[in-house]
Amino acid sequence: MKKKLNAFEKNGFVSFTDLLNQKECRKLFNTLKKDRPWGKKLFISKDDKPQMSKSNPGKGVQNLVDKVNLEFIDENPRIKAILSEILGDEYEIMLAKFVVAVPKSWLPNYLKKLIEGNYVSNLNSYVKKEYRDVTYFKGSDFHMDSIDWNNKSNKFITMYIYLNKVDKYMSPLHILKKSHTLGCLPYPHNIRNSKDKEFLEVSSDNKTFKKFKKEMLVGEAGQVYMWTSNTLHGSALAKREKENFRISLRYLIKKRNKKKTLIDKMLSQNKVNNTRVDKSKSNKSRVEGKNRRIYTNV
Ligand SMILES: O=C(O)CCC(=O)C(=O)O
Ligand SMILES: [Fe+2]
Repeated sequence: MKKKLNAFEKNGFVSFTDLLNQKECRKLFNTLKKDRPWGKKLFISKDDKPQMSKSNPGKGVQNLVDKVNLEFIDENPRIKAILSEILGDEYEIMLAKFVVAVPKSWLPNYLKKLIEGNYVSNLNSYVKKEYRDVTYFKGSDFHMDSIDWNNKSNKFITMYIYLNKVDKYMSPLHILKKSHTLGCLPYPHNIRNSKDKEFLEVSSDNKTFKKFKKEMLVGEAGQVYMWTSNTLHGSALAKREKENFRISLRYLIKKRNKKKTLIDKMLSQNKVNNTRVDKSKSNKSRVEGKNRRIYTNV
């Protein structure tokens, strides 16, 4: 565990292959897979009115995690020990939800066009009400998870669990190692390619750029990833599609006690603000679909 915690401290990110029972994860995946007609039927039609706010599952609010048993994760002694080291033993789960990576073949045409033109990654506004108990993503531009917690503490981490085997075609997450050292920056980020293909360059002022190593998170069912609220990550928009799709489980877990723990060493700020500027009226910071930073050439 010490080694893993050291890696987490250094990289702002760590992955575990052996914390969870693979069979239990697959079983959960199969239960979820049978739960609804995954595909085009999930979405409203072109003439229906999209639900532009409050369309995602909340804590105790239209959330599929409340209908399944996640004890094998929540009560896993090793996970609890790791979280206690990072956040202290009074950590709190702010939110747990399932995230589904939507293959292109599920999308109605109007939505395909919308995604190409604008930056739409979270599709829930276009999902029928009864199916909004999970979050549907169609790739996601690089961001820090502090993005949704403006004026709040950034002393939290994301724990991301793959419930089925995820390959490069299934919109895997991509992470920029050590990017938490930038501190909390507003979305959208100044990111450019590096000569070295394994890296991307990020800047806080759009003048000085620093290189960060990219890692594609492909893995087996039961793979657990943790990253800080200021670690840059996103998910790929695969150019070639495959029928299989990814259902992951995403936890946001925050520190509650005052005593300093590992997360305080890693993130210097406490309260963060201006976590996103793309919604400003000026439109200057709007992110066009084509400018999204994660595409895979597969
Ligand atoms: O699963 C994805 O495609 C992106 C998820 C993500 O970044 C998040 O839930 O914070
Ligand atoms: Fe995220």
